[in-house]
Amino acid sequence: MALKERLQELRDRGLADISRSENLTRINEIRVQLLGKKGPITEALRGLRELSAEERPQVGSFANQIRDELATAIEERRNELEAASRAAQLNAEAIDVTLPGTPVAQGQPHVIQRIIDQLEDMFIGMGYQVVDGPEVEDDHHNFEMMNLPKDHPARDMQDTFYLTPELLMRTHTSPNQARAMENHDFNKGPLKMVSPGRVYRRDTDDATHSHQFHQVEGLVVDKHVTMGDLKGTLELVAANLFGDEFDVRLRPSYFPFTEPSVEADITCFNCMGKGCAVCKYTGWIEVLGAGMVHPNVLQMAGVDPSIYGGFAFGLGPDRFAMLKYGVTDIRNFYLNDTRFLTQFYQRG
Ligand code: 2U9
Repeated sequence: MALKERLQELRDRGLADISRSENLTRINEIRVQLLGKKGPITEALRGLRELSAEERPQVGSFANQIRDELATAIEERRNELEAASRAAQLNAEAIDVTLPGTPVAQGQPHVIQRIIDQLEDMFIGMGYQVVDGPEVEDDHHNFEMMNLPKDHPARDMQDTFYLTPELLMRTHTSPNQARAMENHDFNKGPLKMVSPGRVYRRDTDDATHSHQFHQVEGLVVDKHVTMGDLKGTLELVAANLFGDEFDVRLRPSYFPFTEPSVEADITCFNCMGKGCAVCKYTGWIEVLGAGMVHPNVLQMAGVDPSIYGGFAFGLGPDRFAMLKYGVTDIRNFYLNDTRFLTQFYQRG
């Protein structure tokens, strides 16, 4: 019975091929080869016609049985291969969720910005507005309106970054105050403002000078403003930035935009007034300049100096930060070296 034997042989070879197949491509090939329309089983079934009526059903059912057997073996092997391939993929993509994560470095405001923020918060609490303005200014607002006439040494090319004869990098934040005074409607109440920002001076950088640094200036203009108001305000600044136990002392000084002008000292934070190397044995440290707004400055901004008066002050957050943290070189604030900057980070 040649056909039956051929079928048996096909089955044995087929089963051997199936169990040897190592991937899904190969098992598909085998399926097409064995069970496809042009495959040997279909071919063998066609040969049934030549058999006797007696043999035909027997061999026919044998052929069907072999076809089913092969189909089942293919299906089983395919399932096995699929499971193995899925397992290999899962294994390759496995993530150990118990491993520690990669830390993400989180930024913080610059130490100078933090001092500015602290001052802003305090002045906002006292009803002041915070006023910003351009870093490129015109000569008129930066110098003329601040009572710095054409022949003043501060206007020298040597001291100021001029962009054109009329435009310059602001040397202080005062032009913001000059503009605010021009625009303020004094019938609606006093002008109370602080103006923080970057300023520029044509200096050679060294440990105590930077061609670009920061200022926070304050201005109050109203009727009946006194130097007592100025001193009280500066005492609050000292208490807020340094602590309640700090005293303020005013010494006479000179600025073109204030008259009288003062320099303000606070109790030396290092020796608390006893005298030490930090305060050069005076017990005091100079922290800011201030004064009563010069009548010319009021006049030029369209404010009548016979009715209104005011106080103004200017301080350098860079210098504050140096004093507060014992930084001896101002350039450290501008190098963007995170090893320096992260020393001031607050956690949480
Ligand atoms: C207007 C009128 C007056 C602002 C003032 C100072 C004194 C002062 C320096 C401190 C250190 C600048 O940051 S610093 O380099 N400033 O000493 N500034 S009075 O006076 C004004 C401002 C605006 C309209």
